[in-house]
Amino acid sequence: MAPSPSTTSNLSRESVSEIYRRPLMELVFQAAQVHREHHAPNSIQCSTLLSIKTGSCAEDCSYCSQSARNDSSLEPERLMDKEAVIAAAQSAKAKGSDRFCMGAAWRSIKDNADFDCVLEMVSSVKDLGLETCLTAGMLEPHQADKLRDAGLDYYNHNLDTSPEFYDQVVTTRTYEDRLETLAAVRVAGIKVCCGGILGMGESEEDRIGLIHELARQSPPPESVPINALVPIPGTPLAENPPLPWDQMVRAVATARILMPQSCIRLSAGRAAMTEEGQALCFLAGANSVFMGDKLLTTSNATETEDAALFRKLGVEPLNEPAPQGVSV
Ligand code: SAM
Ligand code: DTB
Ligand code: SF4
Repeated sequence: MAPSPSTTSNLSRESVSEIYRRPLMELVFQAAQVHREHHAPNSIQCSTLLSIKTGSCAEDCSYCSQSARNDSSLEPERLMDKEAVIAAAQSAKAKGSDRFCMGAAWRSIKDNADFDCVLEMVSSVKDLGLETCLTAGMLEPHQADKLRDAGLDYYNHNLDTSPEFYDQVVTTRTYEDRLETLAAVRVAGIKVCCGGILGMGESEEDRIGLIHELARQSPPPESVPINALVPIPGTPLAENPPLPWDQMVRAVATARILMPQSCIRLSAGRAAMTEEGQALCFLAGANSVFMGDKLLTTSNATETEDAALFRKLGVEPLNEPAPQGVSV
C-alpha cells in the first residue's frame, strides 16, 4: 500500500516566527510552563547511539563524516555482527539508557541479507527491554512494515533544515523524498523521530522554517532531535562558525511550545555546549539526550560529565542505571 500523503496542520510560519523571536526570558518561561504541563520536569529520556554500518554513503550531505563524497578520513566499516550490537545495547541499558538507536550509513534500505540482519538486531534489542530506534536512510512501505513487525519503536529520519536552505546542504535526495519516508514510517505505525541541524550557515528564518515544517506535521514527530553542527574536518562545513547559544535555546523553547507532547532531544553538538547552556535548554523544555561517550562517528559529552551535570540540575534518566558491576 502506498503511504497516504503526509497530513499537515494549518500552523503558519508567521506564528512560529512570532514565538521564536519573543524576548528570550519570556520565551523560556512560557516553554518551561508548557513543559511542566506535559512532562515530568526532572526526567530525561536517554538514548544511546551505535553506528552499526559506518561510512561509504552515496549521499552528499555536506555536514556528514560518512558521505563517500567527503574526505573525512573515516575508515568505512561493514555491517556489525548482531552479537556485538546486542552487547552494546546491554551495556547502554546498564548505564541508564532506555532507548537504543542504531545508525546505518545507507542512502536507503535495500531488500537484502543486511536488512534481514538489521531486523534481527531490532528484535534482539527489543527483547532486552529497550526501546528501539533505527536510522538507515530512505525506506519503502513494505520495509517499514517489516521493521514494525520486528519490534521497531522509532525510525529517525531528519528534515535537517528549512525547505529553502535544504539544497545548499544535500543535493542527492529531496525534501519531498524525506517526507515520503516519514509518511511510510507513520503509516506503518512506527513512531517518528525527526529533527534537524542548526549552525550549517542557515539564517534565523531557516531555523524557524525547520521548526515550522516539524510542528505542522499532523501528528508532529514523537521525538525531535535538535542537533548543532559538529564541524568535521574534510567536510564542506568544516570551518562553519559555532551556533550562538541563544539560537539553540530559542529553537528548543519554540519546539517545546509548538510540540508540547514530543520528546525534544539535545542531540549532536552537546559536547561543545556549556553546562549553563544545556541547563537553559532543559529549562526550556529539552527532555532527552544522547547518552554515552560517542554519537555515531564523533564524540559526545562523556558519561562522567553527564552524571555530574544531572546531579547538579537534579534531573534523572528515565531508566535508573544499574548499580556498578551489575549486568542487566
Ligand atoms: N543515513 C541516515 C540518514 O541520513 O537518515 C542515518 C544516519 S545520519 C548520520 C542521521 C542524522 O545525523 C542526519 O540526518 C543529521 O541530521 C545528523 N548528523 C549527521 N552528521 C552530523 C553532524 N556533523 N553534525 C550534526 N548532526 C549531524
Ligand atoms: C540525530 O538527529 N542525531 C544523531 C541521530 N539522529 C542518528 C546523529 C548525530 C550524528 C553526529 C555526527 C556523528 O557522530 O557522526
Ligand atoms: Fe549518508 Fe546519512 Fe551521512 Fe547523509 S547523513 S551522508 S545519508 S549517513
